[in-house]
Amino acid sequence: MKNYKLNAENLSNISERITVPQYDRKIIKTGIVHVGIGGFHRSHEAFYTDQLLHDPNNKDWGICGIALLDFDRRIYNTLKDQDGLYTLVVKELDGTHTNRIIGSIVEYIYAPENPLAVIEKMASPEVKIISLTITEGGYNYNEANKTFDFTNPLIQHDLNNPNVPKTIFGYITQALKLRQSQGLKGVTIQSCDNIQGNGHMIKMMLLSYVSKAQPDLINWIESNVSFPNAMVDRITPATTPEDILKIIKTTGIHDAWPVVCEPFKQWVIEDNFIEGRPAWENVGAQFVKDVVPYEKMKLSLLNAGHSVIGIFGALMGYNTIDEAVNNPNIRTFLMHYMDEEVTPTLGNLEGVDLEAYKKSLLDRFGNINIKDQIDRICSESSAKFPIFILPTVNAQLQDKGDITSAAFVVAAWAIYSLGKDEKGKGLIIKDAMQPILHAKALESTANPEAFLEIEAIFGLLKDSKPFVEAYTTAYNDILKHGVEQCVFDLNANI
Ligand code: CS2
Repeated sequence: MKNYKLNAENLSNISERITVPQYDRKIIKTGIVHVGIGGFHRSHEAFYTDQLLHDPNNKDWGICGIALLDFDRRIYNTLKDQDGLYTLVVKELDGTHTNRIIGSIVEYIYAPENPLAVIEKMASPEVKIISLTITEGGYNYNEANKTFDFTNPLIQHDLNNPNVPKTIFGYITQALKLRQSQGLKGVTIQSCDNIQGNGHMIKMMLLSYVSKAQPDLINWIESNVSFPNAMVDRITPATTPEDILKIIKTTGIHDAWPVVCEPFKQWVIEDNFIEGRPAWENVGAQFVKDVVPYEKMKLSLLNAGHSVIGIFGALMGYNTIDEAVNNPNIRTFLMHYMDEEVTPTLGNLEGVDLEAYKKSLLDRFGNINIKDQIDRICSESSAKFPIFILPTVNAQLQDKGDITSAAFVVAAWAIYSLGKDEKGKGLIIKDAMQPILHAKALESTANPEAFLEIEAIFGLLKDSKPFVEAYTTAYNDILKHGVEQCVFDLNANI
C-alpha cells in the first residue's frame, strides 16, 4: 500500500481510503475565527462546520484557527504542514473506527509570531463569529472575589502593550476597537468552554478588561457584540502515538495529529448571533432560547462525574476512565452522587429524560474503546472543581441537602494533591495552581481544613460547618483506609 502524507495535494488519492471533504475548500470564505485549536474544537465545532460546508448554501463559514499561546506552536505547525486538514477518528461503541478528513479549518495563524494578523482577521468584515475554546481557566475569573483577575501578569502586559497582546482579552479588545474605528459591523463572541453561562462569563470578563483598557468601547460592545451561551459535549481524549500509528497501518495515511473522540456529540446553543450564523441545526446542533438548564445538567453530571472518577481512579492507580468507572464501587458511588446530590439541584429540565441521560453517561464513561486518560481529566482540577462540583455543594447547602459524597470527593482531591497514588507511585499533577495545591495538601495532613482555605477555588466553603465536618471525616477515613474501602463502606450505608 502506497503511503500518503495528509495534505491538500494528496486529498484525491486519500479519498480512496478515507472519507474526505466533498466541497471545494478553495472557495470557502472565513466567517469564523476560532481561538484554541485543540482536540475538542476539532472534534466538535470544526466537525459540525465541516458537515455544513457540504451544503452549497453555506460557503461562508470556513474557520481560521488561532494558536494563541507559545505552547500552541506544534498544532499550528502541524495544521500548516497539512493545509489545515486532519483526521477525525470516531471510536465507535463496537470497537471499530470511523475515519474522516475534516476540511473546515481553511486558515490558521500563530499569534505569538503575528499578533497583528490575528487582530486584523478578527476585525475582518467577512468574519461574523469569534469562537473560543480557551479552557475553564482561560477566563481569568477569580472565584474568591467573583471578579476579573487584574493581578495576572499577562493581563498587565496587555494593558501596557495593547498592540502586541498575549491574552484573548487583549486581542479581542484590539479587534473590536478596529471594527468600531473603521465603522464595521459587530461580531458574535461564542464561548465553547465548559462553564455555566459561558456566554455571560466571557461578556462579563471582557467588559471588565475593556473598562480598564478601552473604556470608550463599552457602549459600542453593548450594542454591536452578542455573547450566546452554549452547552458543548463530546468526549475527546488526548491523541496517543498508538492512534497515529493505527491510521498509518490501516490506511497508509500519515497524519501527524489526528483527533480521536466518542460517537456521541451534543451542542445546544442560545440563538443570539448579532451578525448571523451558520445553519448548524442542519447538522445536528440545537438552537434554544434558554440553554442554562442544559449547561447545568451537563457540567454537574458529566464533567463532575469525570472529576469524581478521575480523582478516585488516580488514587487507586488506574490509567483510564473506563477502567475506573467499571470498578463497581466507584460506579455505585457515582450513581448515588448523581441521584442524591446533583439531581435535586437541577430544577426543571423540560423535555429531558434525566434518568436516561444519567444512564447514558455511565455507558459513555464505561466505553472501553475510548480509553480517556485519567491524567487528562485530573488536569487543571483547580479550574474545574469550582464549575463542575462546588455549585452543586453550594446549592445543596442552601437547601440543607446532602453533601456527603461531594465532601468526600473534595477530600480525595486534597489527598491526590499530595502527589502520590495509594500505592506510593508519583502522580504528575498538571495544574496552574499546583504549587499552592501541593503546599495546602501538605498542611492538610496535620490540619485537613487547610486545603479548603484556598479561597480562589473554594470561596467561603471553609465557613460551612456541615461541609467541613463531612470533609474532615472523609479526609481522615481516606488516609486511614484508602479510597476503595471508604467508598465501599459509604455504598453499604446508602
Ligand atoms: C472533561 C471534559 O476536561 C474534563 O474534565 O470532563 O473535557 C469532557 O470530556 C468534555 O466536556 C465532554 O464534552
